[in-house]
Amino acid sequence: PKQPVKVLVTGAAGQIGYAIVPMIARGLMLGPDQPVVLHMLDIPRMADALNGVRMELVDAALPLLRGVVTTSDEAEAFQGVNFAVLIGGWPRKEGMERKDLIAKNVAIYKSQAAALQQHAAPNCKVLVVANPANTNALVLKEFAPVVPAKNISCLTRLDHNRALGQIAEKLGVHVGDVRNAVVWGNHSSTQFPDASHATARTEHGERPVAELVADEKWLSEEFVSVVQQRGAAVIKARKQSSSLSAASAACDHMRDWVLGTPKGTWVSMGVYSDGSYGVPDGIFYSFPVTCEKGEWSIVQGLQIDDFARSKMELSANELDEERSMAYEFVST
Ligand code: NAX
Repeated sequence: PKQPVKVLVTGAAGQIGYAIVPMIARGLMLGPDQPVVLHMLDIPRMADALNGVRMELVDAALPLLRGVVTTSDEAEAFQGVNFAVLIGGWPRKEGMERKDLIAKNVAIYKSQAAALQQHAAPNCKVLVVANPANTNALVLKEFAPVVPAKNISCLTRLDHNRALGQIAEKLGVHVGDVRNAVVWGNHSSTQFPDASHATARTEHGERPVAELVADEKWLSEEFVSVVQQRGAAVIKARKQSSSLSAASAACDHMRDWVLGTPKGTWVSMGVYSDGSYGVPDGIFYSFPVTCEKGEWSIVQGLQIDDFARSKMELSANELDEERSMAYEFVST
């Protein structure tokens, strides 16, 4: 039997936290044979709510769950953790500028970087969910220089899964038969959901989505904007932001990273750019990746046309701006 691993969830008293902890404790993130100890961090004001979540986890009688630590102390939260899912952050309130949001979260991620570097297990794998996710991941990397950059990632899998979902609905096929969409760039409305490499399994074999859809305008306009705006559409409908889908995507992201992507299938992950596809380095950018033995690598050699290139640059430029803003707050 496997030894238990420690999984940290920050912002664990929040919406996504509430959705994700039972998923992790049921093996959806690390496999059905992997026991886990959950570390749950939230701010002191949320201590009662966090304790309530702990009570519910006890009440759920989950056999894989070998322990729960609830705390508002970062050092205790990061102590010995093998995996960290960072969902906690300063929420965007109405009328709040992106700059203010970045300032608040730079402070949080700077402090968590120190805790990560000092207290987490060596080779801890980190997934940043909290927005601005790409830039929070960058702040974490900058302030945890001992942690290899390849161990830090941010979530764009929700956008990737949304893209697969839209394609499946359009074609009337099962979502499990669609693969290899790509989400490029920032987890924001400048992201570029790209269906031009995607395929779908049909009764006539695996075929390019572009061929099956046969609607250039849908692929380059409607599909792109629906995926980009899907988060806003969920908020409008639910009066709350995406939670179960975000939690599910975070499990998919970690599971594929740790256990590997299926052969011939790639997924989207926000990772530290190495300059692939002409994307500037020094930013966290969403790329198509495959994973094997706990390591991701960027899929190389995909054809990028001028349309895709301009969309990819737009998102890289936004990330560059976010980085400048973040650095401004770091130095003050
Ligand atoms: P909630 O506001 O419900 O939960 C956030 C939790 O974080 C709260 O309980 C809060 O007390 C806690 N928190 C605040 N500061 C903290 C700190 N310094 N340390 C630990 N915990 C802290 O938000 P929720 O809907 O759960 O969303 C969480 C984050 O995910 C937000 O930043 C949101 O924007 C982001 N999202 C990112 C997505 C992605 O695909 N990358 C999609 C979903 C989501 O919008």
